[in-house]
Amino acid sequence: MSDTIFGKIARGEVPADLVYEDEAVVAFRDLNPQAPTHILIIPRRPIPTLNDLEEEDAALVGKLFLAAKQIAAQEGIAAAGYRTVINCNAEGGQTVFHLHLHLLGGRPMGWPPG
Ligand code: DGP
Repeated sequence: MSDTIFGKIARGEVPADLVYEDEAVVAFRDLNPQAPTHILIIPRRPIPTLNDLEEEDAALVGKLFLAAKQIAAQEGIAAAGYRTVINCNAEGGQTVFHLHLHLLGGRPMGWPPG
């Protein structure tokens, strides 16, 4: 049910521009970037939305953010700053139903978002 394009990327079945991977997390460049740096950080295990998170997923969510921190440094945007976003369901703007953390940077991000 929750096999999406991101699950296929995590399993190496579909190509992506990977920037980071470990046993729990994979990160790759967004196909439709909204900023000079736009990376998607996903758990290998498919969780459809933020609404589906369970207590047992707490460490996994922490790993998404630790990967974001490491990738931001690697991309050279850590000091200037960046934004992390998780969209949830239709009004949140979610289109791929495999939980993912957007890492956006390389330009002033502005607030509020559109
Ligand atoms: P969201 O709207 O939060 O569900 O974000 C989905 C993002 O995924 C969107 O910014 C475009 C990106 N995307 C969709 N399909 C692909 C794909 O096949 N490869 C990559 N690299 N990114 C994709």
